[in-house]
Amino acid sequence: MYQAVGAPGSRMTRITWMLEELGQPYGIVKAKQHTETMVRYNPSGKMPALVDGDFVLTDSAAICSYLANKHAEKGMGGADARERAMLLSWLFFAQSELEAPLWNKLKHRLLLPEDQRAEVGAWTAAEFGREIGTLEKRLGDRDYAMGDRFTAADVLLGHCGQWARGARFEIRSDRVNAYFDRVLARPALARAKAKEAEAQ
Ligand SMILES: N[C@@H](CCC(=O)N[C@@H](CS)C(=O)NCC(=O)O)C(=O)O
Repeated sequence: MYQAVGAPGSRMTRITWMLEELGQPYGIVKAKQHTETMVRYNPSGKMPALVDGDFVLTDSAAICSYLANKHAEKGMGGADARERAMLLSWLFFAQSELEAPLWNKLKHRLLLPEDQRAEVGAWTAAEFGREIGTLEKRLGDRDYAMGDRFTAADVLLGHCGQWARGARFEIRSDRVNAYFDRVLARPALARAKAKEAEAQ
């Protein structure tokens, strides 16, 4: 059985959401960042990690890609080299373009020692807004990132959307807002959150 390692409500939700979508049984090993437990799974001390037997994998986008490809029959990955490349393109876009401004703002507002904080509100809002424009164009009139099926790309993008809404980043695109509404309404995400809450 898979084990998702990390703290409820963190990027670990990307992993529990994927596992729920795939219908895979899993446990949760609760661990906060930089604790002894977390460092056992990830030398950086960052969460989440996935344990699959004797295989330990870190970094949420890689974990989502691994699970999608391992359970290819569920259609959450790519059927051929081009589709797999396109999925990776979406995963990298989600992390490097959408997540980066969210994460930078959080770090500079709350997480870094006070003497290392800088005012990043304006540039993170501007950069995030610009990439929402990119997302709108890339999505076009598709329901999901890869077309008419829900994939690992939507888990990463949707999680960034949830984070952005929680952190009150402005999303000035009806199409992107409708897309985030669609993916965040997935019953699998609600199940993942309920399971994380049970593990608290
Ligand atoms: N690239 C990693 C980033 C992981 C990450 O930064 N996780 C946060 C919690 S959601 C963390 O552990 N932060 C601790 C730190 O930045 O020192 C991933 O996507 O899994």
